[in-house]
Amino acid sequence: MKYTDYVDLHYKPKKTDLVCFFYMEPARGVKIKKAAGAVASESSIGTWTEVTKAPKRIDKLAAKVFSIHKNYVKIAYPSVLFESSNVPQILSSIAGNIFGMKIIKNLKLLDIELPENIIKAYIGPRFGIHGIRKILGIKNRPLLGTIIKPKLGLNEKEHAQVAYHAWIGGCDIVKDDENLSSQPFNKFLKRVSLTLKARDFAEEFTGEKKVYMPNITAETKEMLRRARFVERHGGRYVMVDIISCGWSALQTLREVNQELKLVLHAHRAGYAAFSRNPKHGISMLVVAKLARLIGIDQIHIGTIIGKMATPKREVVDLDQEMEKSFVGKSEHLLEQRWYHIKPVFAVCSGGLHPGHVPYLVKQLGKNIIIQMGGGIHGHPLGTYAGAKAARQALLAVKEGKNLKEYAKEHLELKKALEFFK
Ligand code: CAP
Ligand code: MG
Repeated sequence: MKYTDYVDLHYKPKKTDLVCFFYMEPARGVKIKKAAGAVASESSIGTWTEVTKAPKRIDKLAAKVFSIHKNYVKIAYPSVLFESSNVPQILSSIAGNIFGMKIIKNLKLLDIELPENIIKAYIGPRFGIHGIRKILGIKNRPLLGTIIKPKLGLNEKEHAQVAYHAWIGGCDIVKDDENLSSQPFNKFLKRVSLTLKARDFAEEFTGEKKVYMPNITAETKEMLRRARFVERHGGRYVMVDIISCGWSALQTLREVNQELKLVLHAHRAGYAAFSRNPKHGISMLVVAKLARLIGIDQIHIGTIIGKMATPKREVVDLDQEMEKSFVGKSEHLLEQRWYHIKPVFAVCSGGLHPGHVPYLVKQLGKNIIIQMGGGIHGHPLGTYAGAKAARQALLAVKEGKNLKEYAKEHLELKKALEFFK
């Protein structure tokens, strides 16, 4: 088959097709139709030339370009091309060789629509939003989390102490940072034991449920050993860097978690390497959908504010499609019904402080986790006061009060608002 044979603008995708939505710029002098056909070919059954003696029946497995609108292209893939329950294989097809083809100048996988027959093979999140709310006993507000800072360098005891202060100040969740695993100055096993003990004390002190999310990111077998250790020591949660660990490790973790029953927090460190360019790579939306499909319970989504916010773009501003799809809706994207796959918490993080809380809740609703690292531990009066300020901000919003007004009677919040501008 020639590249253009993969284009059929009259084709109506079947219910069983997997559909990809791409932004595409052909190389100089190449027509978009040919470039789109090339992408459909390379990501399904084809190569750069025709395979002369190939059995004719194979043509039926070809992906079909069924829509081209300016630089936006939709391609339908017969689901038989994909192995059941194998996310790496899906990505090797629809997000593999095609990014390097010379017929293409730029190519971004913006979104994927998975058919029910593919989704059926996955179990999805064990807890999701409702399960997590049940564990924490929090019904009607966003959850408040912090990341221990400094992100590296504290020893195990110091780490547990900072966690304790954050919890008693008002945080529901304390998590490790993405690059803390088990370094000589802070070993995983000791840190987890001490921090879980601190959690128990904090629960006793506050009468609230508290959770700790140790970062189990490591080689897969070691990661599973660490997850088991957390479970044996009474932990309820683990966190994993899903991009650096990889999809295959995540699938393994989710499978083992059927027995461990831990909440899975997904950190997305590294995603921007392929996501930030608005014209080339894979969107965060695709990453989040696949992570939800496999079964993480909560995932970082970024925010339009904060240290990770990308500057405004003039050309194709689609890199923040994830956030856009959240904004102004009664429910955010990861909450939407998706067959048997439970809704997951969106985690807002990166450069946030108490002053951001009203904006976040207004834009994204209550089913979010608001995390502040520097925004809590950088409070002029320290971690305890920082956590108090963050919780006060949440309470103000819950009670429908103006933050500045509320701060008049809440010293910690007042200081935070003056300090973080
Ligand atoms: C937040 C954070 C996260 C970022 C990553 C950090 O800390 O833990 O790694 O949120 O960005 O260390 O940067 P701060 P994103 O609150 O101190 O910024 O959530 O966009 O993936
Ligand atoms: Mg971090």
